[in-house]
Parts: sequence; structure tokens; C-alpha cells
Amino acid sequence: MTIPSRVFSGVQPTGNLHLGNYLGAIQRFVALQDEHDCLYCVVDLHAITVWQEPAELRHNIREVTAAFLAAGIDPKKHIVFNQSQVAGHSELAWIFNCVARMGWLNRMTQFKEKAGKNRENASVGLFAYPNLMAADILLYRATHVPVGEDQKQHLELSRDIAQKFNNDFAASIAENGFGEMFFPLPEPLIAGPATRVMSLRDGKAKMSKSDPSDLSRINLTDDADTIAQKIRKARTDPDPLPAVSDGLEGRPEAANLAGIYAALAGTDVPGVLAEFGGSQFSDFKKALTDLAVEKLAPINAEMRRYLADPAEIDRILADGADRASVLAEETMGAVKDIIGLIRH
Ligand code: AQP
Repeated sequence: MTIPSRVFSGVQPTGNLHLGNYLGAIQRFVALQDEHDCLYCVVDLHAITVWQEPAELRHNIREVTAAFLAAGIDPKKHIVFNQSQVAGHSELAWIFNCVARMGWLNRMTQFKEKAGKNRENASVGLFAYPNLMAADILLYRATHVPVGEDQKQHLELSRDIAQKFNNDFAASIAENGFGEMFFPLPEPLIAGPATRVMSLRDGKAKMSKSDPSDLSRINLTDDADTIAQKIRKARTDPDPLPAVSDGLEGRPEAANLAGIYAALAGTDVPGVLAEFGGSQFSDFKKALTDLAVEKLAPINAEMRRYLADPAEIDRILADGADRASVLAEETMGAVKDIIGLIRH
């Protein structure tokens, strides 16, 4: 039995949605929708692995949804929903808790970074987070997952879980008519010049929602003046931009700004350097500001328009959840049969 190609990805509603989330993920979600069936999910159950203020969480779920829609995701052709409205995510995550091995999760670098020194006080959910992510993807038997570079290790774990499930239950999978494998091994789609957008204050640190400095990131809610100010203050070195990519070696801030420009312009870093090689940063930053404002201002305006009507956002999420649930129930039924659980 062949498994049809399907795209799944998610974004956490943890506030401060930034340019890295947009270029590494959301912009690519939009590009994939012409060629694939896509499910784009606001992963609220992931968000609560660390404390979230209830009213803020509700707002942030709507804000990520608004960003999806404002960026150009079509909720009629594709499925846009929030994770907690489809019970299958939690249900399959539990099953994967019983498939994944402690040793696998112990190797996850993101848990180590996020738990910090006080690991004993981290939630069990934060530790098991990659199993829930595997469930998100495999609940829809998705084959392709567009993500930023930081999610590569989690994607590899999703593949390991799919593979182990397929191996452990090989006989039952065949008996139930699914051939040699039930779950596809999902492929990460990590490509383009902005798979890892760095902080504007430190070219060696990832641009991140949780960075205490707001100057480190461009938020999707920033207005034109704020974008201009943040780019003007972005850290750089004293040399002009090089003409070829080799010249970016050891210059992380220059490489970051060139990558951001390339991703916003829909070109690549060599193309940007061909145009701006030899320019001083003061000039390049002006061009980058104009481009960032040109690309982000319409998204910002559309987000505001959607957020002014939360009932409409909730309606879109409910419709998406209903359609996702149909697919999820089909998978969960098959998974229960394969495992040997009785269902009616
Ligand atoms: N800096 C980045 N560059 C490129 N892609 C990025 N992504 C995140 N940061 C960058 C991608 O955005 C998608 C959604 O991310 P998420 O919200 O689910 O979680 P995250 O990776 O934890 O986001 P942050 O901003 O880094 O949050 P904190 O500060 O909490 O760690 C994913 O595809 C991610 O790869």
C-alpha cells in the first residue's frame, strides 16, 4: 500500500513570533501548498510544556493562526488547526511514549538547553516533547515536514519512532492489510538561505522567542519604525560585505544579514553578495530595512485584521480541527488494531 505525500508542520503559540519562524517555517509552508496536501498546526500542547499564562496562551494561539493566514496559507484548500482540538495527538503521543526509548530522549539537545541546570524541576512534558512531535506528524502519516534547522534532531527521532513501530508490529501491520510499513519515515524539508536565522545582537545565537532582548529579533508584529531601528542596531563587523560567500567565513553577523536578505528577496546568498559585495553595512542595512518592511508590513496589517475578529479565527480553527479529526481517527483506529487494543 503506498502512502500519499502529505506535509505537516507546526508552530508553538509561545508569543514573540519572529522573522526566524517566518523565514525558517511559515514562508516555506506557504510555498509548499501549491504542490502538496498540507496540515499546519498551532501546537498548543507543546507550548504548555513550560508555563503559559492562560489568557496569553489563548491570544497567542490566535496570533499564530493569524500569522499563518496573513502569510498566505489557504485554510479552505489545506488544514489549519490547533493541536489540542484533535485528541489523537495526545493519544498517539502516549503510544509513542511506549515505543521511544529513554536513551533516545536523553540525547535531545533541545531538552538540555530548555531545562537548563534545574532538570529535576522541568516538566515531564518537556522531556517527552519529541514523542508528541512524532505523534503530530505521524497521526496524519505525513511524509514531509518543513522546519528550521533547530528541529533536525527531533525529526530524526520521529523517523526512529516510525521505524521502531513498523519493526515491532511488522507481522500485525501485514495482517491488517498495510503491507510492510504503516508509518512513513517523514522527511525533513530544511532548505534555503534562512534555515537558522541568528540573533541580531549575537551572530552565534539563534533568533529566538525567549531571548530577553527584544532587539535580538524582528517580531512579526513590529511596525516599520521598529524594524528599521532593530536593523540599524544589528551587530556587524567593520568590514564591507564580501563579493563571494567564502568571504563570510568567520563573519556570522554578516552571514546572517545576507541570509535574511536572500530569504526575503527569494534569492540566494551568492546573489545578494553579487549585488552588495563591497558595500558598507550602513548602505546594506538601509536596503535590508526597505525589503523587510516591504515584505513584512502587509503580513503585519493582515495579522491585525484577523486578530480584530477572534470569532472568525476560532471558526477557522474549529473547521480545520473537524477535518483533521477525520484523518486522525482513521490512523488511530488502524494503530489500535495493529497494537491489539479492542475498539468499537
Ligand atoms: N531562528 C530560527 N531560524 C529559522 N527557523 C526557526 N524556527 C525557530 N527559530 C528559528 C522554526 O520555526 C518553527 C516554529 O518554531 P517553534 O515556535 O515551534 O519553536 P522554537 O524552535 O522553539 O522557536 P524559538 O523561537 O526558538 O522559541 P524558543 O525561544 O522558545 O526556543 C520551527 O520549524 C522552527 O525550526
